This record gives sequence, structure tokens and C-alpha cells, in this order.
Amino acid sequence: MFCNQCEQVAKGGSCTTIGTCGKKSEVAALQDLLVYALKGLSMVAVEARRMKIVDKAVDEFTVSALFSTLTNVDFDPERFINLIKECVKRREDLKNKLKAAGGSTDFKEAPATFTPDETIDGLIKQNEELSDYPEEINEDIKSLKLTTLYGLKGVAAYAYHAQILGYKDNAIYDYTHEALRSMLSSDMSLEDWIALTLKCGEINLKVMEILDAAHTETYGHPVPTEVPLGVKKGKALLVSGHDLYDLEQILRQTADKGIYVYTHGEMLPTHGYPSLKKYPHFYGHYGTAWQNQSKEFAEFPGSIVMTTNCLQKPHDSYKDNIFTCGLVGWPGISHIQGQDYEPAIKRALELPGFKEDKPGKTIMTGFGRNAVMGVADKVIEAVKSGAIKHFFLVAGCDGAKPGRNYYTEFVEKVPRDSVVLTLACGKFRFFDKDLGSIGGIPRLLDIGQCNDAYSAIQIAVALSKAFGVGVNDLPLSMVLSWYEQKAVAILLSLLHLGIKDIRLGPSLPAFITPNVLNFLVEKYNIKPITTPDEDLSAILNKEIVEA
Ligand code: FSO
Ligand code: SF4
Repeated sequence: MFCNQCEQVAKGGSCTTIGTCGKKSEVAALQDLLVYALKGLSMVAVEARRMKIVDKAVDEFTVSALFSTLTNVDFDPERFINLIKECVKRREDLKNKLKAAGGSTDFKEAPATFTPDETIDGLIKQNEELSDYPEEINEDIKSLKLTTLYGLKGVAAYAYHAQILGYKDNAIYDYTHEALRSMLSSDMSLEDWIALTLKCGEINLKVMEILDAAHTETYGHPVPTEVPLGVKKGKALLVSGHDLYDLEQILRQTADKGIYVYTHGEMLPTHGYPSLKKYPHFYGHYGTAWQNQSKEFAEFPGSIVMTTNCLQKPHDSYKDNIFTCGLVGWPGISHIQGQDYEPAIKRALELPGFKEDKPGKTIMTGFGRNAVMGVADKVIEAVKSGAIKHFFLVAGCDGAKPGRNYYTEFVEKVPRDSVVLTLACGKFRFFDKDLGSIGGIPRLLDIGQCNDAYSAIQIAVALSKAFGVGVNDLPLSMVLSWYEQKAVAILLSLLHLGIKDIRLGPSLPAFITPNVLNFLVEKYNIKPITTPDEDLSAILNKEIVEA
């Protein structure tokens, strides 16, 4: 087993026996074989496109299958066996279409021709024999190939959420196939790989834009919303992950059933969407970020639905209460078929629910681009008057490492005349802190999920237009935390936009070689986080020197 795609990677730079995430070596092998098979499918899809054959089902399958291999999505070997077989079947069907159209189907490369073994042991053995980079001796190219593959998994996650709501764009699928196919090529230079890697950031920007449209056109623009962190007496159902469509179906199917629906983790910002917040039984938010789920799910007295990542090994104490849906999977855990949530609803009704009302704190969410731009005049005025001197985007993923306390401390220490914008699950390090407000503008603005990074970029672009300067010249600093591959895609988008001076933590990706890192430092001045005091002082002193 070799996996180094996330921040939780084992010491030494790769997980080699079992993943820190709980991924077993057999699942790692099947995921690798699936990616290998997808490269073959993409090879045929690129050729088919040359003949003007675009198979939409193949495109959507590619995205779903890639997303399945993202960290903390699917741990079920059976599902990967089926995906590998489906991939090869789709590849052969596409070859037939290509042949019928007069195209060449003379593929020599193994990923475009291999037949999957019938048994799991045979598939694992096949994976061992089919080394992904047999020709790749250049460590830097290998690093860029992995960066592109991981970025592509992030792109696939966003594209999957968008395509579920009917939002698609051929440019995304074109790039996905082209990049997967390119991973088999041995004649691309380092420069070619740098270009293809940065192109992943450009495509990711496009897919995030489409996802933003999918969410805001389907559910309305988020509005600032107060979300209770306490609980209501009654039956309860908890929704975790990121998918808005699943949540909507759950809200519809639980209406009038005497169940209160709560969000967990990255579902928190869904309370801000007009078409979701209208349900009276959509009550509040329970718990914090994904890595605390084993404690929080064990204490939740209702059923739990995991719509996407990040899933951890379900403990015995709640394994009968938790349900996966969509691409998420864990062997032995009930999986919701289609969007029929009846089993989770039935379980919620069997479980005791909360015995009494327990009012708690409330927090604010819903500061997407529309809401923030709605108060743009106030923001600009506050900057011009000197009431707001700096913006910090403290955003990204949470995780289990103790070093992530940096982000809590950083937010606690930012000067009183600055505003903190945040998104993704990293915010649970400080989401319930009362930072007060400046001239009616809250000092802590929750833009949304990691899936809403496009909204943050639009806010930065709007500010730069308002002040007539480039984004890099704004009094805006990005202090980011990464965990899985969506963060890789977002980082590539920021680089594609030419954003400089990003601080990244809690550690740098294991798949980046020193030479690739040097390139990023020289071109984008990207740097690792140090201590909150040191980083704040460097950021604010730079500003004084520049002023
Ligand atoms: Fe977090 Fe997990 Fe949203 Fe990630 S729940 S860590 S970037 O998968 O998706 O922010
Ligand atoms: Fe290790 Fe992360 Fe890969 Fe899991 S996803 S096996 S923790 S590198």
C-alpha cells in the first residue's frame, strides 16, 4: 500500500500498512486499480472526443468514481470492485462506439486494455503488478502528477455535487479525461506538467463557479442566519457531509414526522439557504468538525446520515444508527438506496431523541458572496475610515493534529480592527467565539463550506475592484489549513489566480518535492505557518512597511 494524498499521512510521508484514516490496504489497492482503470477509460474518451463522440454517462461516471477515492469517502471494498468492473465495461462500450464511428481502437496501453480479475485477491495482485509510474524516474514530475491527480479528485468532488443538481460543463470533463490520460504519457516535460497542474486550478475555479450557481439558483443565496447550538425535546436526525440535495430530500421526507433535523460538521452553512431554512423542523447544529464524530455521534440520541466525506470508522455504540448515502460507504453500515431515507427516518423514530429542550449558544452563518456584497458600502466605508484595517481569510479543513490549535490562537489574536472571513470545517476551531462587530459588520463571517470557496474568491475580487487594486494588494491575508484533496484543488485555483503570500498548514503536503516547493515559494511566495504571533507580526509589519 502506498498513499500520501492527505495531510493525515503517516510519518515518513506515506501510509504503507493501513491508513491513518482507517483505509485498509485492500481498499487502497482497489482505489489505485480504479484510478488506473479510469486512466484507460479517459484514454478512450479523449480519442472518442476527437471523433466528436461525447458520452455523458462516461463523463459523470468518471467524476463519481474519482470522488469515491477521495479521503474519507468510501471504505467498502465491494463498492470499488463494482466500480472497477463498471469502468472497464464503459471503456469497452465506448470503444465500440468509437469503432462504429470509424475511429481507431488500437490502444496499446495496458489501462485501456486490461480485464479485471473476478476475485478481490486477483484484483489486488493485478494492482501490485500494474505499477502506475513504471517509466517515471523524475521525482519532480511524479510530484506534479500526484498533485494533479489529487487536485483532480477535488475537482471531481465539486463536479459531482454540481451534476447531482443538473449543473454540468463539458470543459470540466474534457480536462478530467485529458489529465487522466496524460498521467500515462512519458513525453511531457516538467514545464508541461507545471502547466497541466495549474490548469487543474483553472478548471477547479470553473467547477466551483458552477457549483455556486447550482446551490444559489436551486436554494437561493444564503442569508445571515442565527443557528442554535442547543437541542429541542423530540426525535432527532443528524445530517453530516456536504451535499445540499441529500439534505433537501431528508427535510422533505421528515416533514410532519415529529423529527427535528440537525446539521453536523460541514452541513452547518446550509441553515443560511432560504429554500432549506424554510422547513420548521430544520432546527440547529450539533457538534463540531469531522474528526470529533466518534464522540459526537455516540452521544447523539437519533439517527445519523453521512452524505459525503469525512466518514470515520463507525463505533459499535452507534453503528446501527448511522447510514451512508451517495458515494459514501463503510462495510457493514446500512446504505441508503437512491434518495429514499425511510430506513434512517425509521431509526430516528425508534431512538429516544432528546428528552428535553436544552437551549445553548447561537452562532451566525450565511455570509456568502451575496450577503457580504450586500453590505459592501458599509465595508468600504469602514476600510476608508480606518475602522477596518485588515481582512484575514482563515479557512480550510480541520483535522486531528494538535498543531491545528494554531488557527484558534491566530483568530483570538488578530487585532480588533480586523475582520475574519472563514469557510470549511477548520472554522470549528473558533466558530463559537464572540469576536463582536465593527460598525455593524460582524468580525467573524462564515462564508460557508469548503464547497463555497468560490464565494470567498468573489468577495476578494469585489473588494479589489472597489479599491481599484489587485487582490494581492488588498489588506487581505490568507491563512489556510488543508486536509484532503478538495483543499489541493482550491489551492491550485488560488495559484492559478496568481494569489501570493498564502500561509499553509498544519504541515506541507508530503507529495510535494523540495524542487516543486521551491518553485511555489519563488513564484507565489507560499509559506508554511509558524506561530500565530510570528505570522501576525510578519503580516502586519509588512503592511506598515508597504504603507
Ligand atoms: Fe472538511 Fe472533510 Fe469540507 Fe474536507 S469535512 S475536511 S476539505 O473533507 O471537505 O472541509
Ligand atoms: Fe493515509 Fe491520508 Fe491516504 Fe488515508 S487518505 S491512507 S490517511 S494518506
